[in-house]
Amino acid sequence: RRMATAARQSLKIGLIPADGIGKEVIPAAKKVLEAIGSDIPKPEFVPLLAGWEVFQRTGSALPEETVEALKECDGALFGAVSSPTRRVTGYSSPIVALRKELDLYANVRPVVSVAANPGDKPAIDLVVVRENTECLYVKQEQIVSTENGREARATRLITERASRRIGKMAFELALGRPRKQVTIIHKSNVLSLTDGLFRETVRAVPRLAEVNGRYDSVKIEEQIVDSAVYRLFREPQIYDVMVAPNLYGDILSDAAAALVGSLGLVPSVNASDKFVMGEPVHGSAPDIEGKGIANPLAAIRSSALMLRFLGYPAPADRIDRAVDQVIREGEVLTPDLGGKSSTQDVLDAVLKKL
Ligand code: GGG
Repeated sequence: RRMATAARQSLKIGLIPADGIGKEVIPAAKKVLEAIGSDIPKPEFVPLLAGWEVFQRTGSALPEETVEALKECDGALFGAVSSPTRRVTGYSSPIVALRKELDLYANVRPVVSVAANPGDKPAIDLVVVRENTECLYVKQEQIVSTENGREARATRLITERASRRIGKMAFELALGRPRKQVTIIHKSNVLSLTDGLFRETVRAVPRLAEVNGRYDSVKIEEQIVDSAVYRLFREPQIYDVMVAPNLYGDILSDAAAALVGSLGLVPSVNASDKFVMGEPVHGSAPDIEGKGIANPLAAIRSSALMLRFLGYPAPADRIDRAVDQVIREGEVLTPDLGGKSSTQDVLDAVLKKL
């Protein structure tokens, strides 16, 4: 799935490291993009603010200038955010808000293991396509006092429009993959209206008139979410493209990351049909912040995925090959992968292989 590239003289990339190790891994991804050379238009980076730390300093977790500046960019890279687990007046998660503001309706999370030899088929090669704008993330929560004490309620929104467009994204991605299989993840045995609408709408995508038979070669499977997690751990090779409502997609992709060694390896993009923002799947990891040992590979792979969506597959392949080589050799790895190397060491190793 590629955006038009023809008219670009330069590539304007917004950089939002945000919190914690986001501030360590996004600069590493920037260095890799700078090193790519003439395979892409000259990158121009725009540093931008967002996050819990910015909220504490300024009272805004997502300054208006950040959103406006992003509208002028070709793409962006977002690091990680450390939203507090308690309610803080005036604070709202900036990444959730940004996905909504820019209508980045798809969160695409490839989970791929590194084969022992270059060119071999990886044992795990799946992609979680997570709906990114609704489900419980509409954040319509309220506390109601009742005679039995307080009741907390949340609205879970599933619309036909959002389910259809995420379904189309999943089928489109499946078309470009060897196995061409989409598995719809849901819980419509219990949530027959909300998950039922998601399931039914995604299933109907290949039959839409405007699709005109484009997805006829794609096989459709479906799976109840709990059983999908079980089978993901038992036989991950059965999955190709997994498409899920927001919350299931979030949980599934973190779980799938465990299968390939570390959350520190899994990239993502938040995408609309006009804009793309790369984002490592990992969080801000406050336990290792400032120690210089954060794994930069998920952020580096996210920059490659961003380039792929922007229409530059060749430099994206170069980056992914360099990352794979570093992992395969196993000599320069951060502690999450059992190594002793620093973020800078791993970045240097990737740059050498580019
Ligand atoms: N890069 C992914 C990330 O930051 N994950 C943590 C997360 O989703 N946080 C949501 C939040 O803190 O608002």
